[in-house]
Amino acid sequence: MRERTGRHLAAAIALALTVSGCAGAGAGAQAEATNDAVGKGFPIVTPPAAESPSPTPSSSVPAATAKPIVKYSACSSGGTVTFTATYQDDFEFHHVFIDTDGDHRTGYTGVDVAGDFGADIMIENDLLFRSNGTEWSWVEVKAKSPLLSRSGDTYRWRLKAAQGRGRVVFNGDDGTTEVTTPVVTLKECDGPAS
Ligand SMILES: [Ca+2]
Repeated sequence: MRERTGRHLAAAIALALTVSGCAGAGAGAQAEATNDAVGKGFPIVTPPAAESPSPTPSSSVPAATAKPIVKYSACSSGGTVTFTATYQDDFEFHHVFIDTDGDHRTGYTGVDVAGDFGADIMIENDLLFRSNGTEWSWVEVKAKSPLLSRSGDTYRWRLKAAQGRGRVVFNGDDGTTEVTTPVVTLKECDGPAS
C-alpha cells in the first residue's frame, strides 16, 4: 500500500488547496486537480470511445451491498485463462486487473488491494488494455474482445495465458464507489475450456 497513485496525490493537492484557503472552489478544485493529474500528465494513447478506458477510478468507499462482487475465480486450461465474477452492485466499469509478471514495480500501482500489486493488464467491460506506466494510463490491445459472455450480473472473460496468468483481482467502479476483491489464486479449470 506504500505506492499510492496520482488520484491520491491529486486528492492530497486538493486537500492542501482547501486547507490553505485558496479555494472557495471546494469540490470544483478537487475535480479539476484530479483531471489534471491524469489528463495532462498521462494522456490516454488510444481513446477508441468516449469512456474507454474509464476516467480516473473513484475513491474507495463502502459499497452499497455487503458483497458487491461474488463468485469470482480465475482458472487456466490449455493456453487460456478464464475469469468469472458476479457483480451485484450496479457498476459501470467491470475490471479485471492482472499482475502478469508478479512484479509490483511494473504496471499500474493504484489497485486498492492488500500487498503490492502492479497491474500489467486490465480488462474493462469488453475491452483489453495493457498498462502504460504506474499511473492510470492504458493502451487498448486491439484483439478479439476478452468478454466471453455476460449473463445478468455475471461476466466471463478469456485471455491468452500470456496475458491472463499472474496475480488477479476483480474490481467494480460505478463512478462514485470502487470495490476490489482480494488477490485471486489461479487454478486449473475443472473441465475443458468451453
Ligand atoms: Ca507487474
